[in-house]
Amino acid sequence: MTSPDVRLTVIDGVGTLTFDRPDSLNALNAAAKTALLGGLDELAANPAVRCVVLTGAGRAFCVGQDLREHVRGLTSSSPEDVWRTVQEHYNPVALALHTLDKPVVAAVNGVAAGAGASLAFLADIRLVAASARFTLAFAGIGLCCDTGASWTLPRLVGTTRALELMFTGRSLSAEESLALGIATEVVPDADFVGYVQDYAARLAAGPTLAFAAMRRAVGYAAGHELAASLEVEAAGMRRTGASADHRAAVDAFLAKQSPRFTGS
Ligand code: T3D
Repeated sequence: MTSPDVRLTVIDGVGTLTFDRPDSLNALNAAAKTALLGGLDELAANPAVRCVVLTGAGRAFCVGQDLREHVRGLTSSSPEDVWRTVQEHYNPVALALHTLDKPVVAAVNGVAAGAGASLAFLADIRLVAASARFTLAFAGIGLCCDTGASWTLPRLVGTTRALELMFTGRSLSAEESLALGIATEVVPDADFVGYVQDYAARLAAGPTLAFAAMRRAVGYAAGHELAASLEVEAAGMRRTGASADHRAAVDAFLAKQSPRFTGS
């Protein structure tokens, strides 16, 4: 995939999608949303990719929908078509991120707003630069919420806090996002790029099939009872137990050596 709006790179097992419209703080226009979806499909299908990173160019992570394009749509001859983007782009992107068989890191380098914040919430790990902030932003323009924020945010912070953040749209500092459980870690700005690279490289060198099974089990358990969740865990144990990585890691343990995972 090549796109000037969302760049895709694959380096040493780490597939990175970089929102690259810095003049609009990486707002998502139609081209960017199409590129994001295409990029996620490509990374999902590439077995050499064992960790996916989302990040932004310039001073923002992503500020959600491009509101200039949105207004052009609303003032066109068929304003109702504007909302098709939720079904055509935002929902498939959310599902693609949620169902990836590899760990997902949001490297929140700067402000994440609206659907940009929702995208970060869909990641497994949120590494947040100290100067970055989150804002739900939807209420500020009189909209509901999308890209899964109603599903992810209450799971991260609880229903009461999720609604408070949605109602107020207030700016949430990196430190407060850490205290609330949104950020996995806050990283000094000067160290951010290197820290993300090292973190993603460690994940990419890990037991990819086990990570995929963990994502699936935890995602399933969020909406199911214990008995059903135990069955999904059991299936995951059988699947990962049959992997080359499991066998080699057990052998390495018994030989008092460090395991080397290949993702198979
Ligand atoms: O179509 C649909 O289906 C709707 C789907 C909606 C999903 C959503 O994501 S809704 C939420 C959309 N996002 C927002 O409402 C956020 C709007 N932006 C802001 O509130 C502020 O920009 C920030 C708090 C994020 C950052 O503030 P600040 O002061 O650091 O920067 P700024 O000066 O406001 O913005 C800098 C530039 O980026 C500016 O352009 P200019 O004047 O320099 O040419 C600004 O217009 C542009 N920009 C920021 N956000 C957007 C944007 N351009 C287009 N769309 C944006 N969302």
